[in-house]
Amino acid sequence: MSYVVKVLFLILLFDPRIVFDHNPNSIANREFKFNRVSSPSKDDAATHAKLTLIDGDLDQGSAELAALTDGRLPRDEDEPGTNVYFRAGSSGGRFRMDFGTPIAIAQVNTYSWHPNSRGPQLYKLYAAEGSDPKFNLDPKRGVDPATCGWKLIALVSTISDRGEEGGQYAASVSDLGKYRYLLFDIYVTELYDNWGNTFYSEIDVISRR
Ligand SMILES: [Ca+2]
Ligand SMILES: [Ca+2]
Repeated sequence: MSYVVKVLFLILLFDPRIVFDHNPNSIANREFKFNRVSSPSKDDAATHAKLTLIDGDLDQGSAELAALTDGRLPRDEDEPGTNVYFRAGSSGGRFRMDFGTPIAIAQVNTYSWHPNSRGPQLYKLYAAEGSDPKFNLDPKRGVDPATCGWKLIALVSTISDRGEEGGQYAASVSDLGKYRYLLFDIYVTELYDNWGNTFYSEIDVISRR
């Protein structure tokens, strides 16, 4: 990684609008309780949003995208059927969330749980109001969403350099602004084997009242 890229990367990582939390395997349980991020909600702005896969393939064992917003949580640390994850061996993918109309977004919270390399989260979050004449609703990998009407909101990485990877993770991005669409550009978290695609259990969007 070049020096400039590394510095830009670090600036994004130290974004004060992003908060992480982690329950190690020893204490992670079905309650999804965190010290710094609220627990997943059954009734938030994402509950009735429309989710659409833009690029990549979900794994055969993955739940449908709708499981990200159904308010249901895995009861166990390795429960493929209640998590959404991209195909084993792939580098991830993209999906879009549509609220139907622009809403003021106070927080986007993402939750994941797995006993090892599928626990941590790595994604770029984009948002769009949708009125840009260049707006591309379905930018595939290889198209920078920022060039077609999307705004890069955050690079979220909960990957630690301590080597301890498993457990339950929560990431929270605050103060986004008013948008109709969110785009999640989801990356594999390690390339040592085929098992680096995160088990996402829920995504909450908290709107400003
Ligand atoms: Ca929810
Ligand atoms: Ca869920």
